[in-house]
Amino acid sequence: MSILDKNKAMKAEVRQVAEVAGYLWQKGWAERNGGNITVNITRWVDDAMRALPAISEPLPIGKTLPHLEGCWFYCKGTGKRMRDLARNPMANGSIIRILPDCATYEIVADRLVMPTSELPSHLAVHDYLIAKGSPYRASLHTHPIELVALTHCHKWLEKDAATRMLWSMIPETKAFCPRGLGMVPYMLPSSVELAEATIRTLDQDYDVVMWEKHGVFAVDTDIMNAFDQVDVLNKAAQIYIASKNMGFEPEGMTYSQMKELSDAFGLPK
Ligand code: 2HA
Ligand code: ZN
Repeated sequence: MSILDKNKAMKAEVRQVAEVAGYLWQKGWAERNGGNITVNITRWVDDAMRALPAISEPLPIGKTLPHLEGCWFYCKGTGKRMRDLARNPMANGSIIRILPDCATYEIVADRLVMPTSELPSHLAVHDYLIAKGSPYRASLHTHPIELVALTHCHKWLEKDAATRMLWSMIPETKAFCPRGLGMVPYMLPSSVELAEATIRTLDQDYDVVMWEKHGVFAVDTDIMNAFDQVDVLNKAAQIYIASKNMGFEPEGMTYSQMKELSDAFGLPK
């Protein structure tokens, strides 16, 4: 028995997380316990779930996040593997609810799985999204090989240099990742500085933020859409690399081809 058995909508959302976790592993983006997923599942919480007892003490988030009052999240478990989460999301992830003080949470799940050590930074992003009135409810951190490789070269760290190159590799990239790729310079994983820089960059109107020499952080309405944005960008990076491997610099779509595409799809310039 799982607490999800009586809540089909929540079960479907957790299944979607498991499906994406499987893709991350298959793509080679999720070595060991690499990557994180958190999804705001508050809209699926019904009275039966609200009545469930917590299976943990109140635990500190590490910061006060005033917009998260009453919110529920599914989060990958700390130290857990995406490939295990794909098979068994409730043994490798956790459902938590934020307590009224907005500084503590409790676990309401099948098993006592401690949420990701990145919880404070992921929750800070969700707090920011809610404050902004965003429809985005999912956040994804993963290690896409070719995108990370790009950030080992200074020229791609300039604001929107990688975005312009990636958009020009294949038309779908701008159509399906219209805000491009934000850049955050190297910072210590899990640090407060990295979390704050990520939120600042998301706020410059990016859905996908690159952490130099580490990975991406993406937000979208659900986890499949967040995954798709990263997948589309990484595919473009693979095309760039494939051209370089064939011994030439890829031409990229021309300015007028990009303009025609932007007009046809109603994309920002
Ligand atoms: O939690 O990838 O950067 C695993 C990570 C943190
Ligand atoms: Zn990482």
